Amino acid sequence: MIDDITRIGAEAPGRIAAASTLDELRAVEAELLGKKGELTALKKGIGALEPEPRRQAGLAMNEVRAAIDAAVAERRAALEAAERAVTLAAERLDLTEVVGGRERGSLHLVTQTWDRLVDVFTGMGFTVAEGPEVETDWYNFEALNIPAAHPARGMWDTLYVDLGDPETVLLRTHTSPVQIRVMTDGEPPIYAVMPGRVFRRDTADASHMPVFHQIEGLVVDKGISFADLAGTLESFTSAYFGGSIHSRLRPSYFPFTEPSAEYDINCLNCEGRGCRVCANTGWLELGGCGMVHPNVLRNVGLDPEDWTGFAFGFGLDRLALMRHGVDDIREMYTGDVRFLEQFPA
Ligand code: 2NL
Repeated sequence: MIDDITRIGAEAPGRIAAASTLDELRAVEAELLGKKGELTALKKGIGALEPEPRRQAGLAMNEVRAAIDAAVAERRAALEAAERAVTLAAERLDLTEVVGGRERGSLHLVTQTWDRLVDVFTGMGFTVAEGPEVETDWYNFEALNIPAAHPARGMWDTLYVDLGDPETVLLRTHTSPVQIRVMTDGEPPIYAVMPGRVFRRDTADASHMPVFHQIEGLVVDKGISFADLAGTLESFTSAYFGGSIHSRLRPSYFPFTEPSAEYDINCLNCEGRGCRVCANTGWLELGGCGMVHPNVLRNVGLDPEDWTGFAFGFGLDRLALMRHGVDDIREMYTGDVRFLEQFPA
């Protein structure tokens, strides 16, 4: 009995050392100490021995079990450290910013999208305007035909700045205030786009961020019609997405345009044939548009009898997501290099 216990104790270190993975180690441990293990089998015979041999066998058994326990624990720690080292090496991220005096990295996907949109619109004859991110109630709402009591105020969850009278200073909820500034400060003819960062009191989820980007367009000239709006958006659509992608307009409502429409484009995944991405409709909703409301023109000192115009707007982040098949807007703002590296332009 003692010989058997001693033999197992002597062989154990070699068997434990031979285990080259955590799974193999678990198997060796079970063979030695487990319920169906070699020592457990011997233990059952101990009770039948005379008192003195039984005491000796019990002592030897306890000693060997303790030694095996310790050896297994030591081997487990070593194997876990080795496995972790392999994982760390495989998931290593190279965050070096400058190599040989040259910057690595690239423009963010939102910046790339911004630049490309500006390229296409300037190519179509539009100028680019920017404005402040902190705005007043007048530029963000009132001038846009959205008075304080208007039910449409609820369309924008606004972040107010604690400055002046309550709810008079805010973070712009859209880039439309820039259009009001362009019309107030300049004169028609106006052909301008306004890309910019905007803010909403929203909890982040797959399709919302409290900080995101929009681009809006504004045309004000003599004799501008809804046909000009439809033609401009169709030209933009094929210039930006390629000739196989077309646009359509559906009736909608915005307080600052009349008539108003939703602006859809053919599904970028199936080019309009119908698929999972577009719920078999062949269309994706991109933004909104319409003819500038006469009240808005009057608010900036333009006579709606002399001037007409159209405006449109859409989410820049959403556009980038659609174009690249990304299903969660939060990916844009985590700063994870594994995401960023996929857009190396
Ligand atoms: C959307 C819809 C839109 C406008 C923005 C606008 C601006 C002025 C006057 C009239 Cl100053 N309209 N902008 C018009 C229609 C729609 O945006 O879904 N944006 C993300």
